[in-house]
Amino acid sequence: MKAYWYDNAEGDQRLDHDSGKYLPTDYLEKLGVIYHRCPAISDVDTIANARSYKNRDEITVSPEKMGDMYEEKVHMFFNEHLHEDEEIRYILDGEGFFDVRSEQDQWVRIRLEKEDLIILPSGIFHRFTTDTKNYIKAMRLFKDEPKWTPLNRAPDLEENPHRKAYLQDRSP
Ligand code: KMT
Ligand code: NI
Repeated sequence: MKAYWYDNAEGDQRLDHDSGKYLPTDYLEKLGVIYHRCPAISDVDTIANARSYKNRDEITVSPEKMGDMYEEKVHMFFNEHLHEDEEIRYILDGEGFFDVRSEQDQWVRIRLEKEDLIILPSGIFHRFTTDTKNYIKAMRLFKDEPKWTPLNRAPDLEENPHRKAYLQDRSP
């Protein structure tokens, strides 16, 4: 895992967009983002059990697996959105980027690789992309049914109770 300010340069979303300004895990925690290195699946089980997560599945995002749908999917994942539940991802193979909004609404890029686990709180604006290797395999964990309806960023979302709760939790 590596976290840094996104450089906001034009160009492919899959490039590193690394500004060279790195951020510590502590900073991610201020945004409500939790990171764990999980070398063993038992580490994932411990986290899942503690949070009462009962289900999981696996997704591979790659042209091999998704064929013609790949480009469309990758652009869809990159639309800025939030969810009304937390989003837990455990990387099984490959690499990818989750971008999350800072408290000042700047993009923070989080590069994840094999054995990285991330928990995005409900109500945080974020997006996802593969990198230029175009391959990531991830476990998605969920409490009950998979329901991460993405709510795309729009002004009226500031009134969403999950968005309001997220901002409330962040204020001193
Ligand atoms: C998401 O929530 O954007 C995804 O599931 C993307 C693939 S998981 C790394
Ligand atoms: Ni999401």
